[in-house]
Amino acid sequence: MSNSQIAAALTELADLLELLGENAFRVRAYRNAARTIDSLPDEVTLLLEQSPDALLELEGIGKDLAQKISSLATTGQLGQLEDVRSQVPPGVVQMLKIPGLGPKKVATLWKELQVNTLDDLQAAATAGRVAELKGFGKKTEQSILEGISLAAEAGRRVLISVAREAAEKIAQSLRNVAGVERVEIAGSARRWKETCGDLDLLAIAADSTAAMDELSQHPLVSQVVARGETKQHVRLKSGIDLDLRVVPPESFGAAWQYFTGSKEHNVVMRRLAQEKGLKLNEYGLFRGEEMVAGTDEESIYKTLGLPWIPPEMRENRGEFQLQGRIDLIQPGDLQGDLHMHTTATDGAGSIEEMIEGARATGLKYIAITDHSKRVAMANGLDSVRLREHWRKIDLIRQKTKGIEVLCGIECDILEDATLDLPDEVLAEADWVIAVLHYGLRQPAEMIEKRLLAAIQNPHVDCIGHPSGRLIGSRAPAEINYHTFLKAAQDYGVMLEINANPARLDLNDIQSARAKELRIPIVINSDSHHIHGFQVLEYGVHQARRAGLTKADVANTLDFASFRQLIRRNR
Ligand code: DGT
Ligand code: CA
Ligand code: CA
Repeated sequence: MSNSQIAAALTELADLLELLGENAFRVRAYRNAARTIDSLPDEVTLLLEQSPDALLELEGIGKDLAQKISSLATTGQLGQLEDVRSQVPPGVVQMLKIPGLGPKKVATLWKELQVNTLDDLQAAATAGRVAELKGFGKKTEQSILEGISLAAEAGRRVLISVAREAAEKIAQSLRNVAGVERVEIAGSARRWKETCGDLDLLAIAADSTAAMDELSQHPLVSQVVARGETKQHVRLKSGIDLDLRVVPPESFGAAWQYFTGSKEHNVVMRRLAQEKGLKLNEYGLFRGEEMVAGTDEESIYKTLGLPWIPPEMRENRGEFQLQGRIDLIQPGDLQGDLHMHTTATDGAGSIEEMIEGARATGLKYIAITDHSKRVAMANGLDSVRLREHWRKIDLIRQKTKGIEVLCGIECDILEDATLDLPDEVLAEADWVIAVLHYGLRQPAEMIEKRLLAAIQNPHVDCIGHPSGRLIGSRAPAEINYHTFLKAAQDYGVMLEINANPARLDLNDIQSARAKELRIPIVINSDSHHIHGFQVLEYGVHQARRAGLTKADVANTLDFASFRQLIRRNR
């Protein structure tokens, strides 16, 4: 099992045990372990190969947990999980997704009312049986009824691009309303997580009714799920939910900090406040009754002795150890884009149009990298067509001003670990990106062999979208990142963060590791049309989530310096 699968299994185990009334300490240990495993840079399977006791060195993982994790990693199974799964009906697990219902309440409903499905629960609540339970009441019953449809649809997450686009549009409409002073995006969308569960907006508004009305009637909204004076929960036509909260101006910073999350980051923030004898909540940072910070975020971080932490890094993955303010890479820092397609293969723009599109975006240099022949469905290029394509690019670039153009290729690494084009052709390129497209499900040893073979080929300058994943639809190839990154470092091969929001590949964890190894990263759009360069910002934010600065990203260099850094030119 991969780390994320192991983490999901541990989380499921924690949920189930909590429903079954297991002690809170044990449950928390499983949840913490899930998070630890999920953010490990190496696959557990690999760690275990290196040392059978490797897991014991991880924080919060003792002998018992280590055994469970190792069983999941090596066999994909865990007897205890099977056992507790059989004790809890799936409908009861779904009830956990009803807003405001934690495992304790769900367990009560299940045990006291014998409800096993969301339908059972709906019937019980409609009949007024929920309100009669101790600790529930009429109000909870009503919110359960409203939450059941949400729970039925829960679990769907959308790509960051979909989330940001909707959040920005709605925030902008709200900003245009008279009586609305400020609107900001919070939650996972502000942290630029790869996917978002729902959208969170915060506003300062003298006229909160006007803000609420604007949201209720917004063309992107399909349904108002709940509306109060200062809080509204709507469903968008795209299926995703959005929460808008109107907060007092003096608390805006505290609210923004709180609702940006992540929960894990906020847990540490609250603890740091407590250690200083302070209390932190969404209204401010308090010493007793006195508010000492909270109108802006900076003041909160400063009072806790921290630099302001960029939202992308707020995941409790080392950001509290940062010394001083960190200047992460910004979208405007990119000068080049080294991965794009034209009508020669599966792109929609001609060579001239792509060059023009790139220049209009402000780029100073690009590489045109159409597909190699193995990608037949994209009309991939063989040696003859590729050389012809390069001749055309060369003629065009001689007449082009204001932007430099490299003759490149996105060359497939075939299933047998050979490259899709002969060495003598690759040698003629200005820039070669090697990628896996086929055989992504091969065993880890074969994937490793293919990546290493590509890296060892002197004509390969960069490995593109290494894992081949498509977020939410195609699993990543099983990569031994330890040997892969080491090889890239040894051979001076650059690694790509593919900025396509469905790829974002390298991911954040591996990008951070590549930075540590000083492997130059390139952030590329993989554009297939003249407007495709817009996605570069998603790649930049993925890099920010990994803590990358301008110095870590090769295509922030000017053309001459970048060119010198390419392997073939050194
Ligand atoms: P998502 O929506 O699943 O992509 O992730 P987030 O991070 O946007 O989570 P969401 O929408 O549930 O809540 C937004 C932020 O509000 C979250 O990142 C931290 C804060 N928050 C919400 N509920 C809690 C909570 O129960 N405890 C703490 N400490 N923070 C919370
Ligand atoms: Ca959210
Ligand atoms: Ca939310």
